[in-house]
Amino acid sequence: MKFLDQAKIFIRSGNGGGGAVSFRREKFIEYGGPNGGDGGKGGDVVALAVDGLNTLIDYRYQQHFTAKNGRGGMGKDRHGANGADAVLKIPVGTQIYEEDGDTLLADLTQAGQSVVLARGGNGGFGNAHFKTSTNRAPRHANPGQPGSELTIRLRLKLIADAGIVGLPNAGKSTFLAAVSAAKPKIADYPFTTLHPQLGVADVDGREFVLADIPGLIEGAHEGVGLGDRFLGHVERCRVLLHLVDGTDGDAGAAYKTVRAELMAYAHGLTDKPEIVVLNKADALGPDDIKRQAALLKRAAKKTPLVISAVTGDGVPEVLRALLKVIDDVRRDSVVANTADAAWHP
Ligand SMILES: Nc1nc2c(ncn2[C@@H]2O[C@H](COP(=O)(O)OP(=O)(O)OP(=O)(O)O)[C@@H](O)[C@H]2O)c(=O)[nH]1
Ligand SMILES: [Mg+2]
Repeated sequence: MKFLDQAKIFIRSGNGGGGAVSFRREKFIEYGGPNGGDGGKGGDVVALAVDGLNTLIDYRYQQHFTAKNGRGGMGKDRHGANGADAVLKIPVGTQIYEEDGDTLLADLTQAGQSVVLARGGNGGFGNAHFKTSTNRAPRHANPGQPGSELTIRLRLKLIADAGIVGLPNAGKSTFLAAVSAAKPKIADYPFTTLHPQLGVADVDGREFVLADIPGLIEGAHEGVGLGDRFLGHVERCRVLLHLVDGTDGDAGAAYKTVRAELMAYAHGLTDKPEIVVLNKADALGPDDIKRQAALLKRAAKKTPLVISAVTGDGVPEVLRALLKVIDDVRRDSVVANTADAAWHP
């Protein structure tokens, strides 16, 4: 399945049906009176968050969504049928913005949540409605109200418990593949990962969701490399897993580069708890491990865990550390406010 996390679509709700002007005409009944029915209501455009979707790719192929118009009222007091709603199925974690990309209309974070984006016009009253003691044969009916149309933007922010960040080649995808059933592409060149990927890790009988995102490099916030546009997908994570490649240069400097990009992106990423990990220990001698771990500790101001994502050494400890933070944060029920998230067109 292709991944797309932003889409711009046009929606239109249905017009209400007009009311009818009609009079009862039957043999032997005089003064039958008005019997024009009301028009039906136009359909709404509704967004519904559903499980099992994690891309907005469908909205690349179809960008116009129109609800049906209400039908007109008819004689014999028959009410026009209501227009059918247009229901947009979107992945859990999708935010809906106005066309400006700034004004948040809705944030659907749970499956089954729905929101009406454009309400259908009401149907008009038929002439039967206007009958009064002084006007017993009204000859007018209301037209239906028009529907409304607008352009909206969808922005998907995947919902994961932990987000993996690091320079390209740090071993983020290798880690995800080692702890979950996800099969991300892994290779020894930078920017192997082009879009975020989720996986479910389990440890000690507990499960949580991890997100692997493309690597960050210096200047990512200015668009260097793949830029920082995928950082939106770790905005809602409870904890960051910061992986540093022990075989590549100065682990402390690598750590600081990524932190600087997280800082520049803002949106509270640097306030999140972070588990710092030195990876690729299998390819390092004991002295190198010590030296890199010390550099990393000085930069991060906490003792890193040392692992090999390839051999699996140290990996369960990392999962346990992540799970502990996830539980702690859940207990404090800190909910990140993502309403001010920047729009990346
Ligand atoms: N020796 C060793 N190599 C590793 C380890 N983890 C990852 N690698 C290698 O490092 C390279 C990069 O791994 P990836 O998992 O693709 O790295 P990434 O961080 O996802 O990279 P991007 O997607 O480009 O950001 C691959 O050749 C991996 O085989 C490890 O623990 N030990
Ligand atoms: Mg990768």
